[in-house]
Amino acid sequence: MSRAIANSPRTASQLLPRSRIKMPSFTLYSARGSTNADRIRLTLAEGGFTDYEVVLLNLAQREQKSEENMQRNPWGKVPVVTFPGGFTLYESRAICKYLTRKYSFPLLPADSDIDAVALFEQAQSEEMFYFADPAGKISFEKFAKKFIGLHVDEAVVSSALKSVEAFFDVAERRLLQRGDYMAGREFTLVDIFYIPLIQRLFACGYGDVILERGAVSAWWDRVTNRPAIKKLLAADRDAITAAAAAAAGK
Ligand SMILES: N[C@@H](CCC(=O)N[C@@H](CS)C(=O)NCC(=O)O)C(=O)O
Repeated sequence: MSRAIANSPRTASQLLPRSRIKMPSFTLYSARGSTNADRIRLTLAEGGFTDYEVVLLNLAQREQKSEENMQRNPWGKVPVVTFPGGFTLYESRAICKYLTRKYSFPLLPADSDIDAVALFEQAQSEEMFYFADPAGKISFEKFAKKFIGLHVDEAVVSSALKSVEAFFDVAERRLLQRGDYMAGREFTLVDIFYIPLIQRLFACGYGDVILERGAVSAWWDRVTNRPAIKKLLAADRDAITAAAAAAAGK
């Protein structure tokens, strides 16, 4: 499963002619700092899968809106995955589920266990609508806007923060009643889905929404201390530190 093809990212202009490289299983089109793409990288890390290449699009230069990327994703966004046979998929959570099934990562309940599947889908909806929606607004206002030089709308931040806090109040009760993970007793993809935006909340100074709640905080420790996840997060932190040092040295 884990043929060692380095998947250190390349930009679109660095792509070699296909005839000169060993073809990886698929290409992940991503962008620096993309939380949606990180969801996929974390899923692959947890599955021990490294046989893919990453191509970075420059969002500031609107490469995501190029004709070529619009063919891959009509919404003009990343992440997208493309396979050598032409199969193409966008939407991070759909991609994670597809890769999990395709490569048999143990991150989904068995199809035959319809109760567990239903609880997984319930947890997935909760993550998307009650968590990722407001957390994504905070990330956009407090993180992305810094890079595009836009004014932060504090009213949006404060309303989104209230929603995130309300969400984690419910999560706290549910984790105490129901088990160690967001979809029940087992670690699943849903737990991975949370990681990139929670990290972003920490980066924006809102880590207390996790740390102040005992069961949520213990869940976060369990999830981020899984060896593959811990390793990827540490590597990403090192890459950010190195990039910052290089930028400061300019
Ligand atoms: N629902 C999509 C969201 C994709 C998304 O918003 N991607 C961001 C990068 S994290 C993007 O491409 N932004 C650039 C743009 O919208 O032009 C997913 O889960 O993949």
